[in-house]
Amino acid sequence: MTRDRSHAAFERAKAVIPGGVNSPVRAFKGVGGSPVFVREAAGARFTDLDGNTYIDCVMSWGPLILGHADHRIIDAVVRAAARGTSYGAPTEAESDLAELVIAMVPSVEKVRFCSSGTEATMSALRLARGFTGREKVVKFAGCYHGHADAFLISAGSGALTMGTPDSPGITAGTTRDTLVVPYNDLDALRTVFEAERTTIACVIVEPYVGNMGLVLPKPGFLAGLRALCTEFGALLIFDEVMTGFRVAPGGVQEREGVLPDMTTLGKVIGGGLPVGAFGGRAEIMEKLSPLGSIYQAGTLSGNPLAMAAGRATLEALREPGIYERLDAAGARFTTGMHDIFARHGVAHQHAHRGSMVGFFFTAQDVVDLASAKTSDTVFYGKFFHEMLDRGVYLAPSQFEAGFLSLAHDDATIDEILAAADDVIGALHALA
Ligand code: KE4
Repeated sequence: MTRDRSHAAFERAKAVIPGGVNSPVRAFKGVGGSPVFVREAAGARFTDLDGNTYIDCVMSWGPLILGHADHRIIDAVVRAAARGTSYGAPTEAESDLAELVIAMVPSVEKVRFCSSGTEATMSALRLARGFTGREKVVKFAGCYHGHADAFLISAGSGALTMGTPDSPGITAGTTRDTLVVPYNDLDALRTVFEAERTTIACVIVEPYVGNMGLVLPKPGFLAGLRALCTEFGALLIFDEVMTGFRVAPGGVQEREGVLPDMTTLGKVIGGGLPVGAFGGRAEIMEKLSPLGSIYQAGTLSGNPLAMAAGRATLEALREPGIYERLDAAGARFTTGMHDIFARHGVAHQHAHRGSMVGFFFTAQDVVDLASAKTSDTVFYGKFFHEMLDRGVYLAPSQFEAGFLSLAHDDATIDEILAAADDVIGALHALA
């Protein structure tokens, strides 16, 4: 399989775009080599500039739960575009999607749209600070909430919670206001709350983590977060940008029966067009301008094309039997991968929730960032490229989740598994 046109396109892109990409993970730094440039996509597959076709297990990092170029979304966007692409004035399309979100997501009484998950989480943080009058935010090591300054803070090497910036350009003040604790560690969170008492505005969490790879909450962890936030008067924010409408119609909060005070959404909600959203209890959301005094805005927030794509997506997901199909696809993929790794004696962990899938090449149970980092990223890189050469596009990082769609039927998943069996057999023979 040659990818000369992708390589040439990458060189061209690097001359005009920093790193040749508009989002770092696309540059293959996590697996080495040069990224594949996409020409077109349909269903579960995309075709690169050299005419190679791949089964896509990333699906734009989550939005494309119906599959690429789903006709229901394309038709809705084309119809909307024919009436204009943006107005900067309210439309009923926004209320149409808002009513759907409120009907599907248990804790959301009112919702505000924006254009990315980052905008959603940064806005939710400002709203939590304004609503509570408090300044600090608690996040969990390894969870990603977009690239707003407050969230680009990792666990510090020193004190339990003093963080360190993930990036230059983040001020000491911002760093001081973000406290970081290990995922799945309620004792560490209680210790922080007892030390801080009334300074914490909110705790934000990926209720199922996708940004370490797929890492699941221990039994009682989410309920424990809920109880601690209630006890200390902090708001609980579920960042469901990845899990919203993915693992259940109402996301993790529906599956686990734990209600946050606010929820952030993205990806699936826009069906591949730029939509972010944050929602929650009306008493909180009504503090937002122009009703309240907490400012938040966006030129293209509620864009009619994006609203049309989101509505078409969510309406398709509300048809009977959809989530059973998605869960079956996730189970077939994950069980199949487990069987292959086990048969070849490859140390691994595996999990899925609905069509969100993940595996780690480590013998250790993965419950947080430290255990996720025991994974063999060199082996993952080899596995990734061998699968790529067999026409399967996995996430270009061990520390990302995979996403299947309604277009990943049994035959497609069996193609993935056949390639994996061939690769693992070859790699393990070399090991
Ligand atoms: P965006 O600003 O990328 O739309 O959303 C940020 C975000 C917020 N919260 C969660 C839980 C997320 O997973 C994300 C974005 N996810 C990454 C995948 N690791 C998007 C891929 C990328 O950065 O290019």
